[in-house]
Amino acid sequence: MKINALLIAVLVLVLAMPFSAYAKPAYSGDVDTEGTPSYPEDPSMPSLGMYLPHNANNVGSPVVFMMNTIPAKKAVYSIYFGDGTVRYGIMPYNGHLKVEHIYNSANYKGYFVYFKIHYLDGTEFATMRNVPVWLAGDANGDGVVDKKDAKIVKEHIGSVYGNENYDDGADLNNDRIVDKEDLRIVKANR
Ligand SMILES: [Ca+2]
Ligand SMILES: [Ca+2]
Repeated sequence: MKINALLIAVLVLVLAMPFSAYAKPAYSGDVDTEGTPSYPEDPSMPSLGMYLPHNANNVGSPVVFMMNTIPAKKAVYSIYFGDGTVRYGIMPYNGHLKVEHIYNSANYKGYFVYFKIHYLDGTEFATMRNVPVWLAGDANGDGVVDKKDAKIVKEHIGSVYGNENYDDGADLNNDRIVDKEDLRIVKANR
């Protein structure tokens, strides 16, 4: 009960921080630019991971992030998505967090996404990842939506995540199926 009250107090503090505090984050922990888990030399230090099950992401469709912390400890998280939005919450006790975010504009160079953990003892750790987001309907990431994208979707229609014929780029709405809805997205954005 006492710990829950402390967690809420920390969350309130995080929420009270001005947005500018996140614009240029300074971290005490390792910053990992590849998005793979970082393993500090000191084994008592936590490691953070950020994994994207979909390599190709598009404007208007949910970008899926899988976060994890080792070891799992009571903490508050904040995620800076790189487009001016930040999300806060209490980290699940099992150390695994799935988050979805929709981007409203394309960024082929990629948005810098920060996943930051605030522990109750005041320490903070973060990992970073660059996430390119393509135009809605752009299946091959060439910056235009045209008949080539429609062709790619048609070639993979009926495939599901895990199938040999599944193509991450052709699954434009990240629902793990390539179907008529993905073709509709291409046609709507040509
Ligand atoms: Ca294209
Ligand atoms: Ca789909």
